[in-house]
Amino acid sequence: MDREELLKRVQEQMPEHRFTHTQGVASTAVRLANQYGANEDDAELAGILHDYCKYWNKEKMQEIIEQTNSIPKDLLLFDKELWHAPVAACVAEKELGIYNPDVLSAIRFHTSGRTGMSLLEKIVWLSDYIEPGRIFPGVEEVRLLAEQNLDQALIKAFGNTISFLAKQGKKIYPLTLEAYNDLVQQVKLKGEEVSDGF
Ligand code: DGI
Ligand code: FE
Ligand code: FE
Repeated sequence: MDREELLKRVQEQMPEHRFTHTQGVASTAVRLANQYGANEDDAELAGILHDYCKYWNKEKMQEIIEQTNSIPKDLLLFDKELWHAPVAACVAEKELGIYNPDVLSAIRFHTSGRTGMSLLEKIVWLSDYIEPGRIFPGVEEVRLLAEQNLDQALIKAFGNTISFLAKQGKKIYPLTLEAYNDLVQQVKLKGEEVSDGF
């Protein structure tokens, strides 16, 4: 399937505003890949596909999670907002013929993150947070950090996400907390302080 065909398939899965978000994530991911030395085509492809299943119904997503060995079943005990990411990775492989494991894992972990995130996973996760259509408190600070230091930007964005969820009384998926802890540890091992913003 070529790029245009893929974009058309993606567009059919979602309302217009989400397709605009998708294009924003793809172009931001290309820009960050260029800046930080990741593969730009992989970044764009993961950006295009990351929210493919965002509007699929809960029952369909649950069925795919139950039937796919590689998706951990504990996800079903957490908010369904987390489900579309691993489900999209599964559908990209089975229905859209995407086999690049780097692209698939960037899609799979674009909501939760995880310990030991790859460069591409970090880029797609952060692009989802800072694409031009995102407007929420703290996003501008993360955009500025992303210009200078990828891990510091991720720490700030994961921290914001965790506190946002906690303030709403929501459960936090363990991989999200693990991603945050791992990034802080990596930064400290490099001898850097965790940025407190500006
Ligand atoms: O799909 P998007 O809206 O573009 O962004 P996303 O894939 O990061 O999904 C964001 C949603 O997922 C948002 O409603 C918050 C929720 N979320 C992210 N991490 C966690 C989470 N929800 C729970 N319960 N726990 C998490 O760790
Ligand atoms: Fe998403
Ligand atoms: Fe998204």
